[in-house]
Amino acid sequence: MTHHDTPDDRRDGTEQFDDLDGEADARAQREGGQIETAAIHAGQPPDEQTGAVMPPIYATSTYVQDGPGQDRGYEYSRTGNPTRTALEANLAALEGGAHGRAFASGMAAINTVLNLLEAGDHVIAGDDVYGGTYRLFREVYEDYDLSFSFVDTTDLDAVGAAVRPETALVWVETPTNPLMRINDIAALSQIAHEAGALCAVDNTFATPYLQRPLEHGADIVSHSLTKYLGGHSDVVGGALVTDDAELNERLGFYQNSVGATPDPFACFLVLRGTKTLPVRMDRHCENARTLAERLDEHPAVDRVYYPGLPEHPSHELAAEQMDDFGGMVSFELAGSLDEVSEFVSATEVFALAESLGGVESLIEQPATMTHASIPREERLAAGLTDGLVRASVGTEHVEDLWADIERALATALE
Ligand code: P1T
Repeated sequence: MTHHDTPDDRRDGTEQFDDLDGEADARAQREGGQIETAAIHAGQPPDEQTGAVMPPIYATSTYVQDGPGQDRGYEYSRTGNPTRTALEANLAALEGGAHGRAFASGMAAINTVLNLLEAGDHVIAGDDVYGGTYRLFREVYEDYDLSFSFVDTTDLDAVGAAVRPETALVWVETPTNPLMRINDIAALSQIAHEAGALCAVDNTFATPYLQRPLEHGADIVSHSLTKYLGGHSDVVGGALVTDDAELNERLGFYQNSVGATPDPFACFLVLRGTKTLPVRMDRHCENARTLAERLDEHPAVDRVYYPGLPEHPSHELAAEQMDDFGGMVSFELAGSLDEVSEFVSATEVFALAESLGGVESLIEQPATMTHASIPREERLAAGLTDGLVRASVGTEHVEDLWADIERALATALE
């Protein structure tokens, strides 16, 4: 077939994606195709009018109506925009869920999950979560009379013991940021459901290419699109995916009422990013595995946190729950705090910066950067030491990355 055939003439295995401009079809589309194909086609059939292979950026705030209250599916761009619809369907398909919702940032997505709760409700959250998530829970929502128990959610007994009659949500990341702990999504979903609570999983570190929490029983999947899904460090965004129609309705109500929605340009950039998610993730995983193994052998490194290493305490669970182990590696250096700071400042290919998941490698010190909003005692109690280094391993040549780390270690620890 040629690119010029009409959609009806196509016989290339992508016909099943043609109707995917509505959320309801997303799951069926995902089931009908492999994730590599869904990443490129789900939610974005060629434009009917022009044949454009990328969804147009609908730079419009409003839409003409045929009569008062008679719109053509869109009335105002906070409420809905076709470029956003394409992204939401694409993300839903990748996660294997029926409904996607896109937001202006990962934090806006997480905030929308908390909007589902009522004053008096209780949340069990992992004690190793992104610092901004901790800040939102503790410093914003405690003032709205929600209460939070931060527990080591890899300890299922501890999670069971934290359940209260008013527990309404279990919130976890897996792998966690930055200690790379692996949470058992199926077991945590079961505990949540027995307590009458929702289980929400922040899947930012794994991405749907490596792990699909809805398959393991989670109710809501959350993403910072800023990371691997965008993939190029050029956009900030967030998303929620669920299979539950009623939850989706409620999330949509808050998405529209609060208004933290992404503009169509941001949606376009993420759609461009998700097309290459599978090929990028393969290289991220391969490079991270090599660096983790070599760091593990290096005399200046005390401990490596990477679920792909056989000695990782949850290596087997990770191997079951994930399709590969991801591109994030954390490690502790044997040197002093100053030497650690010197090390992260001395790398040249790895840029010293917050964030993760782009094609370029980044390195940071969580205690002073991404997790500085967590009080030091709580950080230490959760195992997040001042000497911890977190690397987002990019897709550069692995030997250039390793040479950079070796050189910076030698400089800092000489
Ligand atoms: O930055 P934003 O798009 O709002 O996403 C917040 C967020 C949510 N969940 C996880 C697991 C995250 O890692 C983040 C953002 N994290 C960083 C900026 C960071 O460097 O860890």
